[in-house]
Formats: sequence, C-alpha cells, structure tokens
Amino acid sequence: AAHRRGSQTAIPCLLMRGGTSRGPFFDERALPEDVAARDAVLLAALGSPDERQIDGIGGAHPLTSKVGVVAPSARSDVDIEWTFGQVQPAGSSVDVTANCGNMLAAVLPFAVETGMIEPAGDRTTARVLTRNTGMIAEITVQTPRGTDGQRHVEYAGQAHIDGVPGGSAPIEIGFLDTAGSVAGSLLPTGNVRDTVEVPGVGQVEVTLIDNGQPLVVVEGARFGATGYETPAEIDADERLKAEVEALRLVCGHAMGLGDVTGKNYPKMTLVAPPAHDGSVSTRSLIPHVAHQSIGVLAAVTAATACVLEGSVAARVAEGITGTEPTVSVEHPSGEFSVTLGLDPADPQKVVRSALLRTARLLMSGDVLVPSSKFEKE
Ligand code: NQM
Repeated sequence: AAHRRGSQTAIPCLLMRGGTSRGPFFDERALPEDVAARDAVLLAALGSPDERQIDGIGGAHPLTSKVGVVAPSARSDVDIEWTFGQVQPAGSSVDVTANCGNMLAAVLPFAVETGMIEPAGDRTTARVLTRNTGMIAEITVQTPRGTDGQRHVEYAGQAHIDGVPGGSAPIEIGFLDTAGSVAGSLLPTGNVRDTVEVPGVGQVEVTLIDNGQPLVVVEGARFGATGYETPAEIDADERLKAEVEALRLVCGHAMGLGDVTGKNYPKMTLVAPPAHDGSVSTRSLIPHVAHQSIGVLAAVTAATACVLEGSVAARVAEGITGTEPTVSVEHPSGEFSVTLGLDPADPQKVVRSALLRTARLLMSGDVLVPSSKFEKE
C-alpha cells in the first residue's frame, strides 16, 4: 500500500512497456479512491503539466505519457479490469475516454506480477475489461515455470513488433464487439464515406469510423502529403497540421463528439497506397503529434475501413481477400498485421479481430509524489 517517505508518499508501481507505449501501472487499491485526488497523483507521477515532464517519470511524448490502473473484477464474464489514462505532457487532465490497445498488452502481465491473476499453465489466458469503453479482450501470455519451479510471466522470445527493437514473448489479443467505442457506432454518420466542408481547406472526402478507436480516415494526398512522411516531417509541417486539425474539428461534430478542440480524439489517419508489401499505408496524428507507428485499436479500425466498400481507405488499399483477411497496416516504423473475422453472411461486417503485441516489465518499486498531492482527498 501507499506509505509516507518523508514529505513524499511512495506508491507501489510497475513501470511497463505495453506494445509501442510505456507508462506506470498501479493496483487501483493503492491509489486514492476519489477521482480528482487520483488524477492529481497520476499527473504528479508523470510530471504533468510540463512539456518535458522533468519532475516525473513521463516520457514527454503522448506515447510515453500514459498510465494503467488495474483491479480484480467482480464480474463473472471478466477476470480483470483496468482504466487507461492518457495525459498530454503539457496537459493537466487524465483522459479516460478512449481505448489503448498498446498499454492493454501490459495489463495481464501486471496482474500476474502482482498476484491478481494466478498463472494457469505454460500459457495463461484472461478476459480483460477496459473500463473506458466497456471493451473486453481475451489475452494470452506465456507463463512457463522458472528455475525456481514457480510460474512467471515470460518476456523473452522471438516475437517482434515493428516500433520495438528486438524480440519478445508473444502476447495474443483477441477483440469482439469493438465497434462504436467512443462514437457510439461503427459509422457514426451512417455513411462509409462523407464529404465535409473544412474552413480554409474546402471539400474533403473522409471515412468517419470507430471500431475501437474513433478515426478520421483521409487521403494524405488531399493535403499535399505523400502519405509516406516520417513522424518528424509531419511534426515539423505546421501547414499540414493546421489543415488536418481544421478537418478534425469539423469531423468531431459530424461524428457526434461535439467540440473536440481539447479532446484527444478523434485521431487522424492519413492513408495512401501501400509502399511495401502491405495492404495500406498510414500516418497517424494522435491527434496533434505524429504517432511513431500506429495505435492498436487505431490499426483495427483502419483495417476495418479497408474492407468497407466505398471507404476512403478501401480506395487505396490493395490485396485484401477472403473472410479472414490479414490486413497489413503500414506505418512509419514498419507494419501492423490485424486479422479480421468477417461475418460470412455479410462480408461488410467485421465481427472480431486478432493481433499480436509484446510487453515488458521495466522497473518495479514505488513512485513518489509530494504527500500534499496524495492527501488532497
Ligand atoms: O489505438 C496511441 C498507442 C495509442 C492508442 C493513440 C492505441 C490504440 O499506440 O489502441 O494503442 O492513438 O493515442 O498506444
């Protein structure tokens, strides 16, 4: 449990990489119950608000300014629950609205590490509820016996995900029912493709879609981008970012999300024909900074867009066939393969998705916050 250490409060914490994201994970019971007090502690732990997060353990980028709060579940259909928190480094709020499939990959390892879940054999499978959206994922991690005869989470292995150097043990993730996570339905406007009028830009064709992550899918070419830029090139292109943000604000209203000026969603996905052997090329803004690869549910949603006839993504995607297509979503550091399960009776309907992630426990101990933050309750 949390305890005093001089003028600070020490809170048990595991620092973990989940997929291509990183952040501290907590047992919910070690944090203040009151949400405002909890958020003050999480912000202090990361060092926000501050662009550099110099007074905390955040990594000064949206992908490394994330937290996970995990708890056992009382539900019979779920083994473990967690809340994902997104903090913009310079921001002063913890956004618990949307999904994060990268941080999700570290939740079951955290639960085994902390004794919330007993390893069941060489492989341990659990159903994990993301409270943000109600999404349930079935996740399998490797839990072989160690030299001490006990079962531990295995982190070492040969599985590679682009965006993370080297190999790791595979973590298998399966999703059902991810449609409408934040926007309420898969196609919140009811259309596979819309034309919106954007101030200063003109008419733009978009696909507004949410199969786990609310996305605006648009051709990079519409903004004079090739769609193959590096994240640094996108981050440096003020004109491109301003036009994409203008589009985002219009699409926020069209998607029923209201004024999204201060919100972390929808994310922007610039698509182009595949540049390598993949199905489609993507560049993501999350929403103001370029993603180094692509989010997990963002990849699921982009892949889903690719199979919907008439969508902006389907127009540039190549080589997707069958009722269980593996869609290779290209991104700035490689590709992300998502296997979609299509309804055989309606191949325009995606009913499940499966993919591979990895994770690693990086540090185990206490994170320290000024006690004035912890006792704000
Ligand atoms: O879409 C970044 C990430 C994410 C979210 C973001 C994610 C997902 O890569 O499931 O994983 O889109 O802000 O961690």
